[in-house]
Amino acid sequence: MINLTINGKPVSVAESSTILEAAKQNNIYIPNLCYLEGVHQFGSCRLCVVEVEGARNLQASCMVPVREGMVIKTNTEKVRKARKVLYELLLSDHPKDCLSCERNQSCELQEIGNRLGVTEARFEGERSKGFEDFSPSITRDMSKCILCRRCITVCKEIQNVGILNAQNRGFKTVVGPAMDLPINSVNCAYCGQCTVVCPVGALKETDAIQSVWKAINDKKKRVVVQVAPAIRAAIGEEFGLAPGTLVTGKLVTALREMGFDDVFDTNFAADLTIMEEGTELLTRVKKALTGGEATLPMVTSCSPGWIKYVEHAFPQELDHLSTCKSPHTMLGALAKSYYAEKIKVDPKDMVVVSIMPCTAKKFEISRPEMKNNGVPNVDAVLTTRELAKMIKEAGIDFVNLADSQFDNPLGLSSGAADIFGVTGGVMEAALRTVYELVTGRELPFEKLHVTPIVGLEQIKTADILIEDPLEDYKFLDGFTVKIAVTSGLKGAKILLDQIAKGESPYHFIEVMGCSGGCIGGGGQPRPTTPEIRKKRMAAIYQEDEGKALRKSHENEYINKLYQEYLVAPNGHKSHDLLHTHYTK
Ligand code: HC0
Repeated sequence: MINLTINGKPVSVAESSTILEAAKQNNIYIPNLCYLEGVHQFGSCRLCVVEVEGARNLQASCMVPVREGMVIKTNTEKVRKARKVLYELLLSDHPKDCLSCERNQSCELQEIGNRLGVTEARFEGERSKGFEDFSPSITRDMSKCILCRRCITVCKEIQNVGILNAQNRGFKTVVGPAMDLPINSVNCAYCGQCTVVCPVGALKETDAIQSVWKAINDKKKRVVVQVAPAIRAAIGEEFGLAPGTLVTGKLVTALREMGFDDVFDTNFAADLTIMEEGTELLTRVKKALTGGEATLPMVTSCSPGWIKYVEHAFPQELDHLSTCKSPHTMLGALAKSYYAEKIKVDPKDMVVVSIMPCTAKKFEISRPEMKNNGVPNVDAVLTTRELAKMIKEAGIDFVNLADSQFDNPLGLSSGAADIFGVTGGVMEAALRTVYELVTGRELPFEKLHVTPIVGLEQIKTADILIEDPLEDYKFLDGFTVKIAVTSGLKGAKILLDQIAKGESPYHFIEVMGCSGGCIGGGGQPRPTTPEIRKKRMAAIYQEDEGKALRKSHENEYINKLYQEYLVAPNGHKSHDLLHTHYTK
């Protein structure tokens, strides 16, 4: 530990801390716009300047490591004046359209100005030419960029994608892809992590709000909405609730009050995915163990940022992906077939809206693979943040809403489906079902969590030994299934490199495109810090553990769906509606 003094108060912090982190840990506020927890700092905004005894100039506290005996002052006249001038210089090149900016009241620049007591903008800079760049998932408004470079850091260091950089010099500096290319023409995975860390309105999800209101207001349309697993553990934050507050029932009520006709749960389709993906895994393993040709490891395919990453970076490995569509597109496909037939609605008159924690899902629904008979499975994706805005616009008092239940037949789900929202969840859900189907033995509640794959580590692995399986699965007797789980594209690259070299020891791999899984998705409330990820994760496990139904294959509506419509997992109808193939 290092001992130092901040504002006359003796404090002790870990050796690796910076001054900014030391202050933060001791509840001393220092403004900053470029700092990101746990990664290399850029020190570009300089707002975090402090006085360090013995130093000639003010120091950027995010860049200076603590030293024994340091004496720091964060709140002197000199510091306050310097921060105000630095802030005004940032404003000199920033539009002043705050009232109509989508980040009004959630803008970090605005909040810091307020905290610093800035009441005037004395400098008028040579305004750099702003431009807007639209893609199906992400919209860039470069007139608002303050060059903090957080997006560059998250793209390069956390996601290992690295398509963003500072281009040009001086007032002409712009953050974006090389040669000022639009984002839809480069290898962007559309994960949206840049939109989560952007402190201002420069990076955001591409808006679907107006099209969804239009559909709701169209009396000729049957508007079906579905909610991803991770939304229920995060959207409360947009209404002032503590991170990790579960609001499942309120969410359902809010969606009904907004005017959606059917409120379904993506979790239902997560249970269905387990039936389909589990069957696919067993088929591939059986082939491999009985002398046939099978592509292993099989890798999950529900995270569209991850799919796009494989297409760009490892197109030769696409066959490793499961052929399952993602759960929300499965649900869309079923809503426009199974459910539409039941309620006698022409699929063309049905609009399916998905509430997702993910910006890449906006792109995913536009893919040709996500259509049946020319009709898209899902018509619009709203992020958690967009839905919160709509709830506010509708004047709904979210915090005080009563709870209500999802509609059926596409609304019931198991705890196994809930945990899809966290890293390791899809794998654990699959193992709960595959183990019971293969051995015929019941997994007791206390053994449901596969503890080696729970948590936020970059790569988690486990070995599952199959003993004494049922007659149909004798080929698995004594076989050890090797599994790996990762979240965030940096870890995914490590696992893909192994596959590409023919050195992967695994049979089944789960990859989620964002750190922590969907609880940390690019469409989730801001901020999303490591601490907040942990709280959302705990809420998801709480939701699972609170249910009597915790295994996908025990979901009565899933069984009914097979009896009434699909016949069997991986059957002809399932392949038509629920599976696809990615080719490059
Ligand atoms: Fe996820 Fe999903 S779990 S990708 O993380 O599989 O976005 O929450 O909706 O589709 O179910 C995101 C979250 C989903 C899908 C599900 C999967």
